Amino acid sequence: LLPNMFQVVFVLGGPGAGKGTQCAKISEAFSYVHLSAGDLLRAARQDPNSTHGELINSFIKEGKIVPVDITIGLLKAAMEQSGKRHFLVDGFPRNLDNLDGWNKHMSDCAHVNFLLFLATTEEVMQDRILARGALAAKAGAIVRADDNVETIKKRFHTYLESTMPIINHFKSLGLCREVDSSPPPDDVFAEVAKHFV
Ligand code: UP5
Ligand code: MG
Repeated sequence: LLPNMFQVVFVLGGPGAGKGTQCAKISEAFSYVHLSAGDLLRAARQDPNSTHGELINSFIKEGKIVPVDITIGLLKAAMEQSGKRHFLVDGFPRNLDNLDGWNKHMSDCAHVNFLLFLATTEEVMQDRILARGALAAKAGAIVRADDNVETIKKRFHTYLESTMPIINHFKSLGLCREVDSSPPPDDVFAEVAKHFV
């Protein structure tokens, strides 16, 4: 374990489980840099210099997982540019391709301390996503291209099929810290924080 290695906590959970909400609280309280893979992909999609815009768009609309080289490139660049060492990697790795890509490209420069798993029911997740979409629409803001019932179904499918096996893999390694994310945000954070002190 080299002293100048990046220190990483992976944060996973289904769509709308509260990853972004909890990462914001963790980064504030424990000075971690919050990197949401989804946010980085959505930003890259808008970047006129990015050649992957169309591809990212179509994958997100279908609730499918973008090829790992694109995501890793964005994560690594953000880590290097931050000048910091402690990171919450939110919404990644979502499948075996993601995990293999991480191990191939990052294992020499980053150490994964543990995986934080935010667990709740599909019903809670769907309600939260639809509420977010409705709120954005009402405010005249942009509604995420994947915050509609049809794509939410596909996101759940991908989560169960591809991401749960990754979470179970970290469980089997003894590296998964699970928190029930059904209660209100501050109550969830009270439990989450215990894993960071
Ligand atoms: N909310 C949050 N916590 C709450 C609580 N405790 N009580 C009540 N309300 C709560 O929360 C969602 C909503 O619920 C918000 O309105 C919030 O206020 C409220 P949020 O914190 O945003 O949850 P989060 O888990 O971050 O939900 P998100 O929708 O971002 O999850 P996804 O995993 O679906 O989205 P992500 O951006 O990670 O990925 C989107 C897509 O990008 C993927 O489907 C995929 O196509 C692509 N992608 C890749 O291909 N590769 C990657 O590595 C990452 C993404
Ligand atoms: Mg999010």
